[in-house]
Amino acid sequence: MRAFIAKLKDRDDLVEIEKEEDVKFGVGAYIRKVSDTDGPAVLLKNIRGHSVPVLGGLFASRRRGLWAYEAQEEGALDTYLRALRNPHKPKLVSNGPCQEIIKKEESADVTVFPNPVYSELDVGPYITMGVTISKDPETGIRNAGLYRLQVKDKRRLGLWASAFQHVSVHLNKAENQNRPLEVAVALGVDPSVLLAAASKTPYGMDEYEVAGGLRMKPLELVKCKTVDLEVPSSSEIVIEGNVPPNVREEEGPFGEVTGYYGDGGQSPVIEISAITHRRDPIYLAGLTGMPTTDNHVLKGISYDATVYEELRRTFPDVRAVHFPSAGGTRNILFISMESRYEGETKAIISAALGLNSRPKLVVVVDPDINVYDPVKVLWAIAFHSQPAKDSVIIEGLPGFRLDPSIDDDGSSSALGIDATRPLGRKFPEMVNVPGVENIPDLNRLTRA
Ligand SMILES: Cc1cc2nc3c(=O)[nH]c(=O)nc-3n(C[C@H](O)[C@H](O)[C@H](O)COP(=O)(O)O)c2cc1C
Ligand SMILES: [Mn+2]
Repeated sequence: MRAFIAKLKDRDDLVEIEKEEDVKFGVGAYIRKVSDTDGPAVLLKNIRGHSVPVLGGLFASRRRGLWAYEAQEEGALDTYLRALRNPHKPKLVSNGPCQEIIKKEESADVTVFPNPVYSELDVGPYITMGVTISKDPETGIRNAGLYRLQVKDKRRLGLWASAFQHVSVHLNKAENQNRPLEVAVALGVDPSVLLAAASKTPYGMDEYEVAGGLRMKPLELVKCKTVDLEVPSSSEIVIEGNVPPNVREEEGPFGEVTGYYGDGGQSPVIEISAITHRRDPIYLAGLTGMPTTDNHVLKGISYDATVYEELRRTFPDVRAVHFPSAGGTRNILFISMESRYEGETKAIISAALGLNSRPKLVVVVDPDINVYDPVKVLWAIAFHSQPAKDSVIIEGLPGFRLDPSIDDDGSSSALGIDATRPLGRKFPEMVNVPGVENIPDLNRLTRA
């Protein structure tokens, strides 16, 4: 993370704030602001009542998301897919900066860190950018994922993860054996680890190896002090603990990816056994809330890549896919394809609505439409589709728990729109102004 901060400074994409700010809403307000203005990351150096500075909005801009992938917009999907195909095993080292300070049992206190209260009706402070590491109790295979963590007291965190998340699979297996699940939470890690932890890496594949694939060199790990787990040696802060079996407590509400508050209900808790950190840690904060936030950007590129691969297996005519952040990087999916035979677009709509990511709205467009540009996709809907014959509605699908519009029984309907030009039908010429490609970016000229 420190190397990434240096890169942002070089590129003039980090602002240091000296003004004293509060953990309650102050940190969140800065991140909200840079998220809404495609602004720089912020380093808040003076947090009231805390000595640890807060870095926020690292992924509040897609620009920085692409830098973390070390990719251009066109190559970002491939960068992730290449890492999936070329995982690098991590390397265990004997010590690292994340264990310069070690606090065990009673001396561990997570509340000494500037854990922000982000949104107005959040139940309390949250750790949002901590990578939760655990092992499958049966196979021992490691997993790393990002799940919201409610700071409940000095040594207790609430953990909220959807049932399909991999940590939930581990928790379920541990509970079947009536044993606690060991976990570690690494905060302020190499961006490659954050990207891998936020991605839909297949179950049973170690996200550390994917991070190594992204870095094209092994990730360095150290052994935890009180649990049988490993964490990136360069982490800023590490929390070690156990999730006791069959213990549930109220969690949330917390401002979520949908732009609405989400209640976790009765959820598992982490009992902290140790906290280790650098001598001078930087606390990494990240916003989840009304799109677009760190949450949407961090997931976006890898989610697109995963669905692209899934759909391409059956439909090689797919050109591009995109989950716009407006849909919480989930509910809306745009697909462009070179359709070749009658019915192919309807077939891909059915396939996409049945994917594990379960979008609620799928729009299929021709390959000349840029799926990253919602204006162009809406244009295609406006002028290429006839609703009566170009839409598909399926009822009774599993709903997204955080979507407040789902039915009382948890189910949801879904809509597919075929916004491709009808096969074999001649459309008029599209309007075009010659020579525009020769005009420089005047916007940048005036700002320079
Ligand atoms: C900032 C951020 C916060 C997230 N918070 C949660 C969360 O609270 N609960 C959840 O189920 N998923 C959350 N996610 C999504 C998961 O990290 C993502 O689905 C990931 O694939 C999970 O890893 P896994 O597949 O190994 O379980 C979050 C993602 C990001 C980027
Ligand atoms: Mn996983």
